[in-house]
Amino acid sequence: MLKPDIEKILNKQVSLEGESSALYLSIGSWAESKGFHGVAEFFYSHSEEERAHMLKLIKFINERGGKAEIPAISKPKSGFKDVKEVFNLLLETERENTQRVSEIVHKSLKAGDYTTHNFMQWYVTEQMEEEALAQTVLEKLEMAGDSPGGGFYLFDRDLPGFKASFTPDSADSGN
Ligand code: OFO
Repeated sequence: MLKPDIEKILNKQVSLEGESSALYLSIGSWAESKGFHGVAEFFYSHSEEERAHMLKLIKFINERGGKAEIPAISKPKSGFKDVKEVFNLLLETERENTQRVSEIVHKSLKAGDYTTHNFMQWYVTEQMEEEALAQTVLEKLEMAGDSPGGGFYLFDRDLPGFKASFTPDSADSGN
C-alpha cells in the first residue's frame, strides 16, 4: 500500500510527464509547420514516450492500492524562435524531470518504500539517456548550423534515425 506522501509525489510526476508530452507535441507541431520534418518526427516520438512514462506511473500507483490522478494539462508553449531554442528547451525540461525523479527516489528510500524506490530506477536510467540525447543533438546542431540549408538539411533528415538508435554509449561513435 502506498503511503499518502509517496502517492502524492508520484501523482505529481504523472502530471509532469503529461506536461512534457504536451510540450513536445507542441514543438513537433511547430517544427512540422516550418517544414523541419525530421525535428517534427523526433518530437512527436518523444511526446509519445513521455505519455508512455505517464501511463507506467498511473498503472504503478493503482496497482499499489493508490489512486492515480489524471491531470489537467496546461497549454504548452507554442511559439519558438528556432530549432536551437527547442533543443535547449528539451535539455532544460529533461534536467528538471531528472531532478523530480531524484526527489522521488530520495523520498521513497527515506520512507522505507523499497518497491517505489526500485520502480523509479527505470526512470533514473531513462532520464540519464534523455539528457545525454538532448546534449548530443545540441552538439550535432551546433556543427550543422541551424539555418535551413547545407548541414541543417542533413541534420533534419538524419535526426529520427539517430534518435531511434541512440544509447549514451553511441554518442561518440559517429552514429
Ligand atoms: Fe519521462 O522521460 Fe524524460 O522526462
